[in-house]
Amino acid sequence: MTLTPTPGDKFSFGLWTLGWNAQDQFGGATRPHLDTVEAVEGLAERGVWGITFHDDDIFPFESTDAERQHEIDRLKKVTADTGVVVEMVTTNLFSHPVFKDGGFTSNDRAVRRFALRKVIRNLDLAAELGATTFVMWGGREGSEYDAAKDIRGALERYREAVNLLGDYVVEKGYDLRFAIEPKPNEPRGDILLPTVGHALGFIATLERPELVGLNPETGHEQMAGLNFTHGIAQALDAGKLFHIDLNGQRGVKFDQDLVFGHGDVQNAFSLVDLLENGGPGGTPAYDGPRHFDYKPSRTEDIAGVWDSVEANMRMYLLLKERAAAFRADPVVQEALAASKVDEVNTPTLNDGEGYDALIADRASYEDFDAAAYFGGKGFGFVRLQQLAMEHMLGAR
Ligand code: GLT
Ligand code: MN
Ligand code: MN
Repeated sequence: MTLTPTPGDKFSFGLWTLGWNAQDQFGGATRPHLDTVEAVEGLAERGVWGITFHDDDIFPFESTDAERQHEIDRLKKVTADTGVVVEMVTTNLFSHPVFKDGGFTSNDRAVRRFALRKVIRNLDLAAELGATTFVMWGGREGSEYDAAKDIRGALERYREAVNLLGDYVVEKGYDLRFAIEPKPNEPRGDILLPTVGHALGFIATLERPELVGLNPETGHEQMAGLNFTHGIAQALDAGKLFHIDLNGQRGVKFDQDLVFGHGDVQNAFSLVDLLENGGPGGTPAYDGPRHFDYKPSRTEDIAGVWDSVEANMRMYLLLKERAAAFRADPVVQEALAASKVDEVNTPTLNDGEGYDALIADRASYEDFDAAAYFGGKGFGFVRLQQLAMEHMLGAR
């Protein structure tokens, strides 16, 4: 296994990640914004397969039609020259003051109509550039004050928006699927559809649920104290892992957007193991883009930005290598068996067995020795986890 990224690894980056000039709420920019062409060329040189962007990343909000077209043409040329793919496009419904109370769910109806038009225009661009995923991160859809937002009304408007955009994509014949990105808070005090689970529940209420999946982000689930690998497993179980935002987060605090693996590294290890080896028979469970949505820290100059780009991919490939070694180790296989990890895949009832047969089975209850579980029948999970950590640390 090689640690040199190639397009076959399907690594992709948001242009807003390495392009960020490091301005935050407490201070101004610490480096220049990285131009689109320079960014795409640098990514291509490093073996990156794809890019993603918001409309406003390429052409500022106030652009004239001619300025917008000029920037689109520059992007088209550099992607054609480098072979880098535009795999996903998303709309900025959060930066401009008009979206201060959200886009799809603003209390102001005129803002909601404007937001829909902005997204429709961007869907046309996404289709034109060959993107197949359209992410919706509703960072401003939410509130600070419970009295300020009728949450059920807002969810109704969210649904209305996604249904309309589904109509548009289907009727235009675009090969695009939507991926909702949950986040619990920041920039709003509370954001609608805060976790993978909330978003899955919402998707089931849509007119075209098959057209809408998820774009979960590592740090966003972890900000809520949740286990990202569990969330991804549930998204896979629902057939909804349409896209993924990989990054790093250390604990329940503000959105850190660290390099992938620079936060909770053991959770990153289990995630890569799931994505790469978690399908039936150890095949990849996910074959979509490995998309990094992180922020090169404010301390970094341009050389540091490129170091951080490389670090994301290297962390992923290192963890992939370590996960493969973990799976292949006969001692691990024996420990997995001792822990009955695979037994959870055996249905609890026999073929054709219903509750009558279960009730008639004395071994399942009357003769079952529950007491044996006190002081015995340990699962050996600690030993198994230690083996995982030793592989992760290169000690085996
Ligand atoms: C913004 C946010 C990200 C989202 C992007 C998509 S924009 O940077 O922090 O998590 O993925 O809109
Ligand atoms: Mn984030
Ligand atoms: Mn994200």
